[in-house]
Amino acid sequence: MPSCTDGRGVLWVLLAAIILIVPGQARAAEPQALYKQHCASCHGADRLGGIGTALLPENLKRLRKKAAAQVITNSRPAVQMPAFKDVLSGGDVAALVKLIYTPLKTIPQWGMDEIAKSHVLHNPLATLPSKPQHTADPLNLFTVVEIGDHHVTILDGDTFESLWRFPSRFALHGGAKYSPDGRFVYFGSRDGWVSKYDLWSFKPVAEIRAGINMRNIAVSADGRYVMAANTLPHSLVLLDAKELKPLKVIPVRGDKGKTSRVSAVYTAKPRNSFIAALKDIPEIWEIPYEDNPKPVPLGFIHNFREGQSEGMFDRGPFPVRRIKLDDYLDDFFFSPDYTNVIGAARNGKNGQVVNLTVGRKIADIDLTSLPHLGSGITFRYRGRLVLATPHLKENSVSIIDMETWKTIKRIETLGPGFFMRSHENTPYAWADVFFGKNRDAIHIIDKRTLEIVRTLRPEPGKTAAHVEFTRDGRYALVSIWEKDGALVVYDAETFKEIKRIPMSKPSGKYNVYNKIMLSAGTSH
Ligand code: DHE
Repeated sequence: MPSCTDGRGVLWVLLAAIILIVPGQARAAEPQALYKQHCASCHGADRLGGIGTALLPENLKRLRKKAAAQVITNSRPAVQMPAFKDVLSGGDVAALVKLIYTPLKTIPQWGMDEIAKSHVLHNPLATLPSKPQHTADPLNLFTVVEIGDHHVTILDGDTFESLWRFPSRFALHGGAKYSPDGRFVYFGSRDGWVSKYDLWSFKPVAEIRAGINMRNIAVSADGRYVMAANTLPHSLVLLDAKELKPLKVIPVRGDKGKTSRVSAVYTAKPRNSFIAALKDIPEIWEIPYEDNPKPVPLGFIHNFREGQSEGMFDRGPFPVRRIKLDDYLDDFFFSPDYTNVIGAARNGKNGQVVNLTVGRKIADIDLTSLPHLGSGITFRYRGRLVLATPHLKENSVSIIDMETWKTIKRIETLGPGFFMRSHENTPYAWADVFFGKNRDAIHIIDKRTLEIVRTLRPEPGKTAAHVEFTRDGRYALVSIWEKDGALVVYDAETFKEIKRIPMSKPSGKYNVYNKIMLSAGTSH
């Protein structure tokens, strides 16, 4: 037994003191107890989130474990969470990180009751003004999502001045969506929150948590509904667009009860329906939202009542039409008339074209190396309608003829890209190089020749990504995709820089007019 009176005893005491004093070396307390004491009040006892984000591996995919440890230790700017460096040892932090990246044993319940209880009404519609409270052109506003510090900036598209900046939910993902008149903007967060803001009065309207882990949202073309696509739980959730009250939870279940995450949901305006692709079942779902949807062939409609057998007919409100495919669709794109869905097949070898009218695949398409179809654009090239898409795993932009479904050209780029944009009033398409050593480059492609005519490097060494045009197409806004990043405004004709606005990792930016008019050069 060591004692303080001999040399060895002193050594033992010193060792014990070092273990107690040096936080990085200390033994961690029990992770569950640590979580309960320090995290549960904000992040929820069940890790499903509260005022803080959900702490589940599904929600933390965008945060490396090392960065998570940093956040616990030092906090991060513009959040309410304190730094725990004086409270927790390095071992405690590591134990907590391990815990939050461990999947829950059972998939948590997030049904109608939980969704309804999460509803927050900030400003009832009846209290909002009847005309814009600012002098900017309401249709030339930009919504800029700043994922660096989880904020949103509303930018005047004529003066490029910030009109409003507010904190958003944690990790917004997917494009901002507008009401058909452009007055309201809707966001979806990876944590499942759907939020609605008024762009006339710059006030939040309502919020609701439609899922625990969400992909994206879509707003119906008539402006009456919002659909949220979840990966956890496996569901689609229909909301009343007015104040985001929940209307229906549609479990995503295929043959023999197999459930699936949703890849994404979009609105198909001419069809008056939502279209969703599934990640774990090779099917596309179409959900009409008209009051009296046209009858569709028996066997296509499925409403998932308990005990209902496969393919039964049920008109019910918001019925589901299931279109079965040969392969899964992770990412997809629509022809401008919304008749065809062009999807990237999971096998990475080709793509497929699915005709929504006949409800089946009509063509294979040469699309290898993970095309990022979600950010594809269309334009006319020598009189033919073409689709242009970057690839996440190849240094190219593919140009595909939308009649023959043949690849016209692969334009070689300086690296794989993520986003592409153009506008009806410009002869150019802008494509970023998102990955690799040239990720600071933006290519400008002439739509008339399919040649790269200029490569811009807005800030050498820093990622440049995601372009959006003003409503008249005169200016192109590019993100410097860094924590201390910026939005760089270019003259879309001369490619000269006009203005640089500091921002915190501005990801997507969305022009109201281009989005509501379904410009062929932007995402819908
Ligand atoms: Fe996205 C849109 C899927 C990772 C930023 N992304 C979309 C959409 C889909 C999608 C289906 C279209 C939804 C919409 O707009 O309604 N994204 C995926 C993925 O499968 C992928 C590769 C992996 C994942 O974990 O989800 C992925 N996405 C990312 C990122 O890592 C990005 C760069 C940073 C982030 O915020 O997570 C990112 N995705 C974006 C942005 C849009 C988007 C900015 C909107 C683009 C637009 O212009 O409309």
